[in-house]
Amino acid sequence: MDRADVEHFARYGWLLLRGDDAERVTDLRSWVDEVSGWAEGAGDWLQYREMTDDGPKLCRSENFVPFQDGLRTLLTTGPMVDTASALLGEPAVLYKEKINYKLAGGAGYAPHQDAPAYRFVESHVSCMVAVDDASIDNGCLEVVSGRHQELLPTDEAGCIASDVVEEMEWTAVPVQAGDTLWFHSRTPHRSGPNRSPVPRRALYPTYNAAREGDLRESYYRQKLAEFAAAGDAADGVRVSLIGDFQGRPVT
Ligand SMILES: O=C(O)CCC(=O)C(=O)O
Repeated sequence: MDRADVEHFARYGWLLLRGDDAERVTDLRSWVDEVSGWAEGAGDWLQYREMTDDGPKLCRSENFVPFQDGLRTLLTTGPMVDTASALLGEPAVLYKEKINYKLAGGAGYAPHQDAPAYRFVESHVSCMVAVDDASIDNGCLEVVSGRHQELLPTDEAGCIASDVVEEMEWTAVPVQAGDTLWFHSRTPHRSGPNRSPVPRRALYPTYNAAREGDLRESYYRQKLAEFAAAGDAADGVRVSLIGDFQGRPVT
């Protein structure tokens, strides 16, 4: 990553770094396969399912870094943390991590900014590490450039108000497995459902400025407390502290 990359991120709120390492993709897939096979409730990791036309499917895993060595090393040391630090402009630490599976028939995400769902921290950056190729057909991310300076008006789900969504210019970002799309926590983003027969899995680490503290454990504790306080979701699948996920619940 060079200075032009940092400037691109500061200006547009996102940065696409192409990966050209087939071995990295093989490793990523084997680590993600391992996490996806962990039984719900058998450990402190979190597994979420959604209903699709082909039945219930895994849609998200979270809190797996303590239990999967390859992903822990990838997300908490070396180039990923260095890039997050360069984009934040100060040393970064992992705040949370998730895998979104978006298997065939999996749902998309309503337009939102991530910042309202993050507790305790002001300064954070995330990325999508593509485990599979992502296209318009299987629900790649779409972003809005240069709108990461402020929080936008929201609807009752905490997503961006529809009149604001309509006046913004959305850019689809197709990526190949191994690519990394970095985005600011106020960068508006959304994604469509997976209308293809192939999975669109992606890993999403989020980093915060280390000066704000190592808050990963606090984040998951708080998330579980807020989920418990809210009770069962009346509609939809609750995977986030805002209602961005459009998946159907498994009943
Ligand atoms: O994986 C996607 O398609 C969108 C993910 C996203 O925006 C989120 O999890 O907040």
